[in-house]
Amino acid sequence: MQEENNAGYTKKVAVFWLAMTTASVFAGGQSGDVGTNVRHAGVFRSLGNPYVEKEISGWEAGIKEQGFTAIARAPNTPTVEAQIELVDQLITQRVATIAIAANDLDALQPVLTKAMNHGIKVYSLDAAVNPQSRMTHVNQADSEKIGITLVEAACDMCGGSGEFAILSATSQASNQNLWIDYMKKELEKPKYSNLNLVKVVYGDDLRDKSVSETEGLLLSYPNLKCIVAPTTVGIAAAAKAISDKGLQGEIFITGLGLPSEMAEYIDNGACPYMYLWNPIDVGYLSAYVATALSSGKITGKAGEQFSAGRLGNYTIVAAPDGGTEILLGPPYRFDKTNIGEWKTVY
Ligand code: RAM
Repeated sequence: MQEENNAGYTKKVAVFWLAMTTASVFAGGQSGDVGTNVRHAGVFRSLGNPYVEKEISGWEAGIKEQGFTAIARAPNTPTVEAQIELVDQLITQRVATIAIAANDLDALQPVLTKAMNHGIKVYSLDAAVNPQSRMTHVNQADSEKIGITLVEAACDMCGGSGEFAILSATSQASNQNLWIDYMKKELEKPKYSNLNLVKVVYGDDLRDKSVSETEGLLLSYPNLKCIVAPTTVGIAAAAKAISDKGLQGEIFITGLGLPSEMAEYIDNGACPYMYLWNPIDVGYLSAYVATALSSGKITGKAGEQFSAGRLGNYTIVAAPDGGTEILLGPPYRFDKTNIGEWKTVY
């Protein structure tokens, strides 16, 4: 039953996707004929992830409202091999920019270097590539703050002591890995000496795998008090697994979740609170990075400024990895008091 639902969902997304990309390519062909249009491309993490769909919708809206053509691509599952192929295809299509929400930090370096050598402006969003592979990165929020915030939440939900686990996306996901590294660093502080991170598991941003990894945690760690899932797919899967077993109030789920997917679990107590930013805005801001790079207004150096439509002005800053980044804003907390307002927004 679960499988059928997932298959149906994926199919629906694939059809939607085809319609979207057909429209984009069609628009590109038309405008290309008169020689004035610029095509911007985005390679996103995977199909079938509602977070990714929101990110793409914001990115497409931002590109289109500036009068350009958007070409959105994503693999069926979050693998880097498929992303490398997609980037290669886009190089031959001579797009002006490529945005990459990467499924691996380093593996895209050869193909993205090739793109930049062809004059294509390359930047990452959401999940970064290494600094050599990009001109800049659109970061949804300060990575260290996300790590610290998630440890504070875990500690709170464990009542100050006890066992918790992390359910992540893929083991190569650069954004999740960075947040987890910052969480581990934060856990070294004496105030967390009674809080025990027992295991990090990977649901690969697939619903079924995330559910089975959650069930595995429950079996292996009977004293588990909390699961932190820094991925929207993982947190929804973990909250569903806990709710299906009636374990609300015994094991708490927190992390980064989409309000639309998590409202029922915030209401039923499986997830007392969680955090996120607006994925539509991550995409929208990236669309303005694309055009600022392609017009030469910015080159990706710290200190450069540009304007991002309805979001206002942004400044490029130094990133902790040695490259540069643009920070969208602080993460936002969702709980019973505000989830009703947000669940229909994203
Ligand atoms: C998942 C993806 C995405 C991440 C969010 C929080 O949907 O892994 O990259 O930013 O979670």
